[in-house]
Amino acid sequence: MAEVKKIKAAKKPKLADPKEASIDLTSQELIAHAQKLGVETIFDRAMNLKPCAIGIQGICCKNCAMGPCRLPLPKGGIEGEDTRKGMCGATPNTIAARNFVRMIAAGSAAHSDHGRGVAEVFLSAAKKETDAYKIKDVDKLLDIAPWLGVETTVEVDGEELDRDIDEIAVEVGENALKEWGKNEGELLYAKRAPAPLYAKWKKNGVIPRNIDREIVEIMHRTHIGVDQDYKNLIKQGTRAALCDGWGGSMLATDLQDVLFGTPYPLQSEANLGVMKEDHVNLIVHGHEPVLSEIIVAVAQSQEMIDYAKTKGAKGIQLSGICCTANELLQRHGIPTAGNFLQQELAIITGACDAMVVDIQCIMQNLANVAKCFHTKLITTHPLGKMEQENVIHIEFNEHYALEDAKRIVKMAIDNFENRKSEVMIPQHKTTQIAGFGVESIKYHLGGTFRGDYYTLNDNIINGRIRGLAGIVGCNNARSKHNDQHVTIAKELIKNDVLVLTTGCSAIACAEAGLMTPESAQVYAGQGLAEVCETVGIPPVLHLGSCVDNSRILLAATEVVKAGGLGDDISDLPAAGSAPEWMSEKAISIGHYFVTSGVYTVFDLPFPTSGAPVFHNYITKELEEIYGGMWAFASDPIEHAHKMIAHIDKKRKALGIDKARERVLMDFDDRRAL
Ligand code: SF4
Ligand code: MSK
Repeated sequence: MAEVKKIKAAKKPKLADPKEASIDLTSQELIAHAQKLGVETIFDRAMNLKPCAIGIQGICCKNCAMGPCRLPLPKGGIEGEDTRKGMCGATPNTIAARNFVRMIAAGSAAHSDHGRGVAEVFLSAAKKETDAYKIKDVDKLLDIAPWLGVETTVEVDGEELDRDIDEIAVEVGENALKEWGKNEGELLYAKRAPAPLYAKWKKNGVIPRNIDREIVEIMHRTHIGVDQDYKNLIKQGTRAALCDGWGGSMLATDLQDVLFGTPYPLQSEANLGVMKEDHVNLIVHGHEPVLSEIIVAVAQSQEMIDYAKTKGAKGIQLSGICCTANELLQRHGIPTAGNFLQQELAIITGACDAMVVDIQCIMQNLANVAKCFHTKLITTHPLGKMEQENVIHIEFNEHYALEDAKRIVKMAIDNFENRKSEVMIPQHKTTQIAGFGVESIKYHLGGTFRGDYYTLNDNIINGRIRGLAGIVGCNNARSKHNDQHVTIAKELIKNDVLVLTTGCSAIACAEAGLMTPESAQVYAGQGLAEVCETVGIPPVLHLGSCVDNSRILLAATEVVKAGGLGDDISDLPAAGSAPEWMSEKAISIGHYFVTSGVYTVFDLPFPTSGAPVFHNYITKELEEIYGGMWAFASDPIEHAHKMIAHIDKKRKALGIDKARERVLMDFDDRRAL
């Protein structure tokens, strides 16, 4: 067995304490294993690379070559007038707001460009230019068509007839693509929001015109010497963020559902223990499911399984990391290997024969780690290449998707016999029930005869369910891996709050065992546990990937429609959270939640805290405009209780606060459920 190559370090770096770095046993074991092998991971880098205290507060401007202008907050805070300014005179509010809306632009661009890629493949499939993709969910196609201005029936001789599905699909694809660059009108999906919310957006002039335009306009406004009013800047940030949640992300989710199938609950497993030593391990990582959907079909084909056996493997174990994992999990039950901070660890098992990456959240250091093992690291997207020589680029093309996928799977199989280091797959994995969405919540909590959100609303009104929480977002190596996601989720369900989750947060909750119906009996409060037991759902519902946060917006809209809990999303006893956030996408998500009326809590530090006036504006004054606001907490229990306090405030405003005091389950109550 050949020696594992070690990465050279300039000076002796500090090493992370595995137990301090993650709450997850699998990760702790692999961090320690990496250190034993001398392979550096992000957990060690976090010990040696400190963040800039000024940049982290949003008050460093490098928008022109007279800077960077750094405006640190004076010790003890601002007393009297804030006289800080950059070379051009830009105030801390201008600088922080410019930086903040640029983060929104980047996040919205990432989600929306993902959506555009899906729309292009969708149109190609609708036009039958490729054999690899077909329309799978006709019902969903017919559901979304009217929102995109596509008729589903046609009048012939006074008779209303169903239109041809292929024709509808082509028009849906064409109209969807226009959302990125049309010359007039407004974002079509904005009308899917509750009417009072749409009216608020209209009144404040923030309904997006088209997706690309709002993002480009941020880059223009934040150039030196253009928009220097933080309120005007954040207004543009709102347009771009709404383009994400109610535009690019929602279109990505819908078109993926139509093309690959709308998710329904299914059982799978989570954590790196899903890898198998005697199988070829192929891991997909990133966000776009367009190629990985085909990889699933190819990896499960008898031809490839037989081929793997000729190489001495017992089969092929496909698993996923980050949101590509969530996409394949929710539609096919493909197990989840891990979330953002576990990507290097997957290779450190020594059993990853190939890792296939597409876009977003892919650490460049994967290439350095892969060099130490036999792992083939394959980039597949024209937008996401890596400079390191050991990285293979196989560019995905929807017209040759099947050939591309076969080449990739075969490469993984051929690499099985090249394993050169000790294999160390920690034996921890959990069961998860995933694949929830707007449609399945309707079915589960509404029942066959009453497939709607009334039952969910009834349970919120009677207090068995205290409220709803969305926990989303990333891991951040500056905080203990998975700790905040799991602590907050546990505290919320203990207090009868039903949790909806996506992204890396969902993976953290699955790894902690919160995604089985039985976990409700262990962790949930009495009311929520009763509901979970009766309808057979976990107390934490996995709603998919980061773009699937749009499912949370639409689920909230359905709750409003079902009645009894106010007229707008901001009336609901609901709150949002992204405790371990790190990406610009998280900022865009947070801002579209806030401006859709959701009280949204993030971890500190936050890139607005160095500009107190602007910070105050987004944490307090935005609530008067949209009903939602940004809020912050560093401690996870405080974080959860801020959300619960908001939920209780809304219950009181709705006049249903007394119901909770009366909730004492007896047999009749349970039967009524
Ligand atoms: Fe400094 Fe103004 Fe240039 Fe920013 S735009 S770097 S604040 S001079
Ligand atoms: S993958 S954006 S680390 S959630 Fe969607 Fe996870 Fe955050 Fe990436």
